[in-house]
Amino acid sequence: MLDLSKTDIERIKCAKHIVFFSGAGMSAESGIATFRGKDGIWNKFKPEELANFNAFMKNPNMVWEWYQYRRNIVRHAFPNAGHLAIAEFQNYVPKVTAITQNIDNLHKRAGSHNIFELHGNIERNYCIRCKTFYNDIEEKVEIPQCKCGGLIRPDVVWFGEYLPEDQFQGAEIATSECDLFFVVGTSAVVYPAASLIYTAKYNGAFIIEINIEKTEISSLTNKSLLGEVGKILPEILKKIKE
Ligand code: BV8
Ligand code: ZN
Repeated sequence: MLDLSKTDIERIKCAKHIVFFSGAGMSAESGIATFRGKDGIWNKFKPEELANFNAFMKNPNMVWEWYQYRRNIVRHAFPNAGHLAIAEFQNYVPKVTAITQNIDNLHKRAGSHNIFELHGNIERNYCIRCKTFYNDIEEKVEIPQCKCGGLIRPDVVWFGEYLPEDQFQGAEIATSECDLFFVVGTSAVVYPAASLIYTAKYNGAFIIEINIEKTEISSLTNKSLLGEVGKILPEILKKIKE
């Protein structure tokens, strides 16, 4: 049973601009492991050993191989009912923006148009020396080298790296403009991405969280819905279509 009142549903129906701010929990039902859940990635691997530039320079082959392994999982995954619902909201709300921390490209594959990828995209790679992009790397296990001799890395934001300015700025503008801000499937512990929730609050947006458990920001929200995003979002969509 959806824990939303008639007024909440009306508010969603009349929203002018909805932002969906997503984390790894958004893709959990697509079979992509989260980071900090019970069987999360960081339980098996240490982020400082894999998701940062020094680790890459220390052991490029290992880091490259780990991203190839994750790229393969992403390639065989599909957008789930949650991603598809966000894309369908575009037919009922004047403006919908997806701001994602995920690197799996599933919002785009689901049909969302207005997307900000705060932490990059695992489908893209670039040379650390000349910045040439290589996006069709076949399943190379050994780390590929650019024609200039530089190493090729995944185009994702590692710990200690700045977020792509255009993506984060665009996300901040959308967050400050929106009247409804959904926080879906994120533990909200990674910054500066999680600071967007405070920006939304500061700008008076109505904040609805969807998560299978309470998080650090649940107390900040107007509504905190407990459950799987792939079930809850389609239910909300059904209500606004009535
Ligand atoms: C930065 C991309 C400025 C790569 C990721 C020391 C030095 C430098 C910086 C820092 C430092 N100490 C702290 C920082 C800041 C640091 C940070 O925030 N650390 C945290 C961990 C404390 N941030 C950074 O480093 C950022 N850059 O600050 O630059 C700077 C520069 C130089 C010097 C100083 C500062 C860069 C952060 C980006 C790192 N890259 N990933 C890759 O993926 O390989 S982080 C990684 O975490 C993913 O991007 C992920 O999206 C992100 C957030 O995690 P979540 O998405 O929330 O996933 P999580 O598993 O945690 O949670 C899933 C949730 O879903 C859970 O709540 C679960 O209950 C829920 N769920 C599960 N299933 C479902 C569900 N909900 C609904 N339905 C379901 N079915
Ligand atoms: Zn190069």
